Amino acid sequence: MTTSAPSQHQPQKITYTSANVDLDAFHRAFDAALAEVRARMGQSHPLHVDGEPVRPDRPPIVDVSPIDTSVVLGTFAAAGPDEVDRAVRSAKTQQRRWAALPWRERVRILRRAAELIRERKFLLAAIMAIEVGKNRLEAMGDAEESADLVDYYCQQVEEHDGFVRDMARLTPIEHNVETLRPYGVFACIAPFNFPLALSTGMSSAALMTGNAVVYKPAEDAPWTGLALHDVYRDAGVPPGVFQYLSGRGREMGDALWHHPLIDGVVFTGSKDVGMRIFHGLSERWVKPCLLELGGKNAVIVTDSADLDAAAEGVMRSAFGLQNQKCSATSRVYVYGSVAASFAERLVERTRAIRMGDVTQRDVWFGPVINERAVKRWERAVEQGAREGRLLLGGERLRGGVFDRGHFVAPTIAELPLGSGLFEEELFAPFLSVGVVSGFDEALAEANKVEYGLTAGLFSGAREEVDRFFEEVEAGVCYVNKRSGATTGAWPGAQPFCGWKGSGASGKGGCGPWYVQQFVREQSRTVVGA
Ligand code: UN1
Repeated sequence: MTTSAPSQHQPQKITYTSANVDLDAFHRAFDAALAEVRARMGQSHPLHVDGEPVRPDRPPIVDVSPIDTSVVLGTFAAAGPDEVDRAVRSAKTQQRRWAALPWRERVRILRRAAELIRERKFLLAAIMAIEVGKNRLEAMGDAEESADLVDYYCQQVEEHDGFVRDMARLTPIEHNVETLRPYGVFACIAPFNFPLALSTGMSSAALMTGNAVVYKPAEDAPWTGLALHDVYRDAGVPPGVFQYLSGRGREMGDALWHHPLIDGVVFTGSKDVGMRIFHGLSERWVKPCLLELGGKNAVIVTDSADLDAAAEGVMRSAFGLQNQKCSATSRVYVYGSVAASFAERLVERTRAIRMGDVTQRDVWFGPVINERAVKRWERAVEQGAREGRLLLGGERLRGGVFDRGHFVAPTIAELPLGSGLFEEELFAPFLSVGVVSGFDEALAEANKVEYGLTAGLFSGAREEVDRFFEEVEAGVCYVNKRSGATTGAWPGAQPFCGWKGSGASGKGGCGPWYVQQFVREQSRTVVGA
């Protein structure tokens, strides 16, 4: 079985850690895509149920850019319980036909979807840049990751021959086969931060294994979600197999996952919502509930670390996408002997970040998604200043472009280890730094939170590296990763599995065991002939 990453031979591809790309050509193409996206702004978009546009009689979602909240990207229909019911019922009907197709046909259609994502990647990235405030390279990384996710999952189905295999015989006259079969209709509920990659990863795995999907994009990113709907439609996913329902968080999300005809849920988002779904989903029997929940990811910096690499890696993972990644670094535990030099390097690099309108070339740091995120960040700043010392940042950005959107400064606080800011997920650019006495304390601190998604270590000592992997409670672990201390997982390279409060099933997206979670075993025994 090959395990090679799908991306190895394409030097021009932009991942979250790209180098050696012809950036002039990239920016020219990005400018053109932005112009096209801007020309399409302001339209009103329906739901798509059974391939038909549906316009419910309810105030639509007004989708604005976090970079400039006076820019209306479009209005998006808001589904309610009636539209959810209609979409789930028709998905149930369409799913049977879809599941009856030969698996190679479904994989062919999904591979076509991956191709279309690559063909449209500049447009998709430009939509994401404007809709969620992602910088150009991060937005392109999101689009490329989406296409690679689909291909990687298709590769899993192919390598396992559609999940059909001969089994042992107990008697000479029987023939035994096992097959993995779809559950039926999955509710797929996506977050705003990787609005294409996470939506595509979750839904494509469900689809290629013969499930239908009723999809709810994040309320802050319905346009990207609609673009994914168009990709699937144009790739040949039959009407009703992927239903697009934009809608408001709880109002519609609860009606969707709680619908009695939903056979399983795949969700990426906050731990609170994920746990609510988990506890409420299974009433008459146990339904699959695939969750990727938040993180409070720690980096340990020891006295043998390359401090420049550590400062660079932490800065990139703490402030990339304004810390709004489940994989973001939000805590650092640094040895006392190197704390001052590490902090100095980190502050210097963070000070040099270019902030502003991330749709412009070379601007790296943009707005947070909405006013609620600003408020969470303000609360953390106030607490951080009270309990410890702000090393950098702490102010809401003002003047020019900053007055038009949700801009706050990247903030670093040195805090006593007991501060609650080391434990609460903020999803905002606030980094907590604590000083530790050695490796035992660093590991104990890293492991004390209820989350366990990613973790990073900067160290030059082999025994520390070994202990880190052995003892840290996290599913995605990186050592000495300068390009991003805890971020940048890629399909086929780093499975993205949340431990503890960060996940549910122990098998992550981007990895070789993900797709199998969307199907259930059926053993087939035929006696005679
Ligand atoms: C997320 O962090 O919310 O590993 C999703 C990364 C990307 C995104 C993961 N693949 O940083």
